[in-house]
Amino acid sequence: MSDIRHNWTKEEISEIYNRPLLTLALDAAIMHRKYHKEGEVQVSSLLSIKTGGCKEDCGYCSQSAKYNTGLQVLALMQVNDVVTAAEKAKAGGASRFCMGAAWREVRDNSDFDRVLEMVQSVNELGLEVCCTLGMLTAEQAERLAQAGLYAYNHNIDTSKEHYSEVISTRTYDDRLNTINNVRKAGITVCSGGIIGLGETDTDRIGMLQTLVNLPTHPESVPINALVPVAGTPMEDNKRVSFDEMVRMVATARLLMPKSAVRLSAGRLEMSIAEQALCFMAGANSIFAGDKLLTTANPEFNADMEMFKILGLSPKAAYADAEHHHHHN
Ligand code: SAM
Ligand code: DTB
Ligand code: SF4
Repeated sequence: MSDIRHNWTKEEISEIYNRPLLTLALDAAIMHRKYHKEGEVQVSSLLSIKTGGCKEDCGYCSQSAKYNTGLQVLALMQVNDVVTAAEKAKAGGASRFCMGAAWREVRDNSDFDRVLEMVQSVNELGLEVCCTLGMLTAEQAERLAQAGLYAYNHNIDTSKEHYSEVISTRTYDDRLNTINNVRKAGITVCSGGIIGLGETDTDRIGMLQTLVNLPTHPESVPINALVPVAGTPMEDNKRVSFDEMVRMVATARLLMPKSAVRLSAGRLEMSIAEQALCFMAGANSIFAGDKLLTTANPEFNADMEMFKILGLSPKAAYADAEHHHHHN
């Protein structure tokens, strides 16, 4: 049977997900070696270009206006400040630069025009440009593609069944619809989820099933561990432990052999040894930089030290692109 499939059943995924941890990790490591250069890790840098005041009620998020998280709301950044941040990220070895905005959806206004300018400028630096701006129409996705956008992040977060327990202001299908618009525009898809939202193993399996059975696997699959934020409904959720991250990463690797599996939020709580098992089990991408969007991430220098210890190296920009929009 081909390694690349789009017709996975829950039973098949469950069989993989429930293997003994080290068996699962080894199986994933073998699959990883078959499709990827060993030790190569994509390094992405994140920047919050518009912070807080979001209309959505995502139960995990520091940026929702519905919760009192004490976060300072910041308007959309200026293009030149974004370019300065991108240059710094590039100098630090990042190959991808992801700009996040706390919007429910993109609107066709001057703010969107400014984001298009940011995309164009960051692309001209030779970085893979990524955005995460909320819901998009097909036309908006097309305009982002024209501006040189390489990837769009839009997470499905959890299973279809658990979704309404986490977010009430939009549906799972809204999410899938935007992902479809991104795909149609020829932008690569970055989509994954969060563990630690009070979901069951069946929900985690269901989330992976949704991702793997998309017509094309997402090129990047971020696996986030909930970073509990005071003031949100999930502030007291139990922290996920490292074995749950390994299980998610390894299962994602086995289901989507060619995709980049990103060890995303939650790394600050993991030791180098715990992260090492994730890299061994198929994680090959991280967010580097002292800050994620609004919460802390490991210090940049600590990550570079980890790379040295583990024999990992940052991957060059556009290494996977058959054609890219980078034009300088
Ligand atoms: N507003 C846009 C959206 O929701 O798509 C873009 C920004 S949003 C913060 C990007 C993603 O970050 C979310 O989909 C979620 O998966 C992740 N995220 C947000 N807060 C998190 C938290 N506290 N812990 C872990 N992941 C989180
Ligand atoms: C993703 O999956 N994780 C990143 C990125 N995509 C945009 C965001 C993590 C956010 C963690 C919480 C915060 O810093 O606000
Ligand atoms: Fe808004 Fe995105 Fe946060 Fe949800 S995850 S509240 S859409 S910024």
